[in-house]
Amino acid sequence: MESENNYRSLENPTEDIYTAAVRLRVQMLNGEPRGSVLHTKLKTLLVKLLLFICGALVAAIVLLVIYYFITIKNEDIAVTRQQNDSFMEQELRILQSEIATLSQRNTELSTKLSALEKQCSALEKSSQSQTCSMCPQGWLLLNSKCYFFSSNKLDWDSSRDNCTSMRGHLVIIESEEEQNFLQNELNRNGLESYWIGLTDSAVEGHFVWVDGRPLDSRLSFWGKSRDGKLQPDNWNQNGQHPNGEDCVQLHMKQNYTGWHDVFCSRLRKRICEMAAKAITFNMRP
Ligand SMILES: [Ca+2]
Ligand SMILES: [Ca+2]
Repeated sequence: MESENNYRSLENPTEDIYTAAVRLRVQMLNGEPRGSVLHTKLKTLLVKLLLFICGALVAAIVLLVIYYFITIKNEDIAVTRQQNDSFMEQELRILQSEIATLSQRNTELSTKLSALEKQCSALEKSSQSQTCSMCPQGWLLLNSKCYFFSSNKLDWDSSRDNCTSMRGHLVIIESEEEQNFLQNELNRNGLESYWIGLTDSAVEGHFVWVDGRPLDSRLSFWGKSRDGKLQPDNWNQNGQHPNGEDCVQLHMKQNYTGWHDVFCSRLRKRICEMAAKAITFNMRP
């Protein structure tokens, strides 16, 4: 029954659709639905505004990220690079200092090696080992013997005791080679006179070395006096030294070069001697 009425109302509408639209328009103009329209527009506006703000924020973030990578990141890289450069310069200075130290050390070792090779040259050498004659610092080596030439002057007895205190003795000359070696060294040292380990203080005319061995006359190198006479002359200075001259020096003066007996109380430089110390180095790594 109800559907039948509805059908009739559709077949016979009480007002046409245009009239309804006009009525709705009038209602809107009269204010009843006006608030809801404004409300809808305001919501639309707010949504658009929010979207705009969000878009602006995203754009700002993107710009900030780009600014960071372009500017701040570059500054960080520059600072890091500067720190690295500073560190590298410091490392370089340290390395240069170490190189200078090593170079100096190398020079010192080369000098020592050169001196060592001189000391080792005359001794046994093989692929497996090398034996070297070593002398204390300041002593010279000849044929497994070490020689010390003093710079100060003492009388003969004090000179003998001084050599003994260094575990040596006043030099004992046993060959022409040794005599020439000593003369050559004295030539370099300024033609001075040096005590040697020979004396006849116990028995006049009987010269003995400091180790008690008598002088072999075939291995003697006496010099000459100013009057051309051969030493020893046991000069007594016109009786002022009744015991005469009992201690022997190696005299270096042109025509007088050689051994001279002189007063034992005279102050002279000295030549000390000791056996070199043999040290064997293992050459295998
Ligand atoms: Ca004498
Ligand atoms: Ca003399």
